[in-house]
Amino acid sequence: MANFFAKLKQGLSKTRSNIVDSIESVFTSHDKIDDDFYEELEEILVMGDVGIHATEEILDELKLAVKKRECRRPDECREYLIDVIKEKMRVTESDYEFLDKPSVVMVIGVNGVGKTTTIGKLAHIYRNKGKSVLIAAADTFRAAASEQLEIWAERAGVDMIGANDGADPSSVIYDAVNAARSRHVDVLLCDTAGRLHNKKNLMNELEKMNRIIDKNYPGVKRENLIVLDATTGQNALNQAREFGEVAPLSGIVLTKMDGTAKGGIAIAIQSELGIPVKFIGVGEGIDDLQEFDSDTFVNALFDVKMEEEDAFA
Ligand SMILES: Nc1nc2c(ncn2[C@@H]2O[C@H](COP(=O)(O)OP(=O)(O)OP(=O)(O)O)[C@@H](O)[C@H]2O)c(=O)[nH]1
Ligand SMILES: [Mg+2]
Repeated sequence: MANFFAKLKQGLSKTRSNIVDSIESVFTSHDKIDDDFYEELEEILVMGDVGIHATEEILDELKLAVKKRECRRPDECREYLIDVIKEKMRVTESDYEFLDKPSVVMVIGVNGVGKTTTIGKLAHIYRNKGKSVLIAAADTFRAAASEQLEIWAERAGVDMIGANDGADPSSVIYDAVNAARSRHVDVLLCDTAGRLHNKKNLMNELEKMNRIIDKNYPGVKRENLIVLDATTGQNALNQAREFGEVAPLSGIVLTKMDGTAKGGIAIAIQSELGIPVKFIGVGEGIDDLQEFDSDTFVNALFDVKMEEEDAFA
């Protein structure tokens, strides 16, 4: 955990210099809280990929807090801003119910965002919780996709249900769901092909997979995670919207938070889409995925020294 926080903090350093350093200068360069002050703050947040919608909400709430607490000096409201952003990104406990119930987790998203890697990391998280895991290699589209997944399954020490390249992905899901049921595994993680260029096909395929799961494993907890690459900034939002039309999304995995200047996208996504960011990835290793925690994230972003950090040390 200590390691993860350090990595997250380091990973967010570009985002920090992109957004937070400018915000800090607004707090110090203005001597009163007025329209100019708010306008400058707004501009920085929007430019920093936080998005217009989220920025407006953040500023409205900040203004309320300033008024309520009769705050006069800009430097005093820095803390309020941090609190407002934390609240905005809070993930509720029920969002992680699927971790504790028998569940089928579909991992979807466009090419190269980190779906397969995320499956490997998720399998590892589940194993560390003492859960039994099965992986379905339902990306039968890209050559060698299942070999790549097999390596992750071995690393995480879990079984995989595969198929030959070009097989019908739905048949893999069918086999995997039946295996998950009969073996009573805690979670079935399904890797899927990353393509959006043929939306109609994708839609049919995802719908078919959904139907197969519902029909063959009624009552199982369903979780559809969309993987988004943080380095793509606003584009990630569009991807989530497009996939959202095809499959009901229950959570977001934001990958490649290490080294991007566009980490502000995490804030935008949550408020623009109303879908919680549930995990973030900060590297290519098996340990580089964590449940999203708004306090940890915002503290790392604003470089807030937190008690936890001492506790981790
Ligand atoms: N730096 C960094 N790299 C990541 C992260 N997650 C995934 N990657 C890298 O991103 C690349 C693509 O990852 P994959 O897991 O193969 O992505 P995918 O979505 O399954 O790709 P397709 O199956 O081809 O659509 C790999 O080189 C991964 O190591 C992350 O959090 N940080
Ligand atoms: Mg893949």
